[in-house]
Amino acid sequence: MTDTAAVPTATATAASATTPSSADLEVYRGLFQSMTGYDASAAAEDGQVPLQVIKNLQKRVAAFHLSYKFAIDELTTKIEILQEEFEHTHDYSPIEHVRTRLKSMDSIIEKVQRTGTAPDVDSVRARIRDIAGVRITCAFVADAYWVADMLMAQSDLEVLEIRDYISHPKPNGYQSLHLIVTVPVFLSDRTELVPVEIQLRTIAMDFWASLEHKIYYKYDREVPGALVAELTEAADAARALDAKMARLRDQIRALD
Ligand code: 0O2
Repeated sequence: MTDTAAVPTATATAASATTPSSADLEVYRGLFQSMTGYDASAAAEDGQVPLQVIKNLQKRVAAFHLSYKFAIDELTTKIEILQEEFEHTHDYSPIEHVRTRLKSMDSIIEKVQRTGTAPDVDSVRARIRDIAGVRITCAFVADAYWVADMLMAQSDLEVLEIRDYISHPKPNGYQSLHLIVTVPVFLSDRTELVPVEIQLRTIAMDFWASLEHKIYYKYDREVPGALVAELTEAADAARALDAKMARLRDQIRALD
């Protein structure tokens, strides 16, 4: 008897307990087929597919994520080098914290659907460029731009896109400098140019964004108007704090 397993449905693959829409299922099926070569619709009658296909899928998902993880590792090393160099030579680092994240399969699928990306691996790789993310938090606004410039000057990183939400905040008050760069990942038989989204922001901007993110998801993206207004006020306060801290730093530097 052949080992079989159910065709991937959202209950099998998604962390969320909500019932998947038919559009969600289309994306799951498309990616499943693209990753395994197995036509899931052929298994629709009893909903079973060979276990080997599922095992193959697990391997493909892990391999898909791996190059993004390597790209994060490469970029993290670059940032650590800058940090250490600064601490040695200037007794000061413009970088306060670094956080990394790999987009989960569920978030990738949600974005595939939202952006109308074709549900196959090549299209996902080409169109979704924030699967690997690195967030750099700095004390001062000028430091965020300074670190961005240092990274963009590195000859092996290619800058694909710059979105400056610091000089042009989003309507809700969100501020951050976003770069999409490709990082070369040297594998045993090839070099992959892997896109990574780098977000640079101040501590105040990060404080605001993490709270806003929690509220946004708590209210399932439908944040009540009063709370939106308060968040916008808080974003203004964060911006004012950043400006004040920069002025204070300038005054202190003038004393040196
Ligand atoms: P997570 O959990 O941080 O990964 P999109 O990814 O389609 O929503 P787009 O146009 O591709 O957006 O890129 P954009 O606008 O540069 O923003 C991508 C990321 O920036 C988001 O990723 C957030 O991390 C952050 N971001 C953008 N706008 C906001 C905002 O209004 N509030 C907060 N808190 N963060 C924001 P993800 O995948 O949405 O989230």
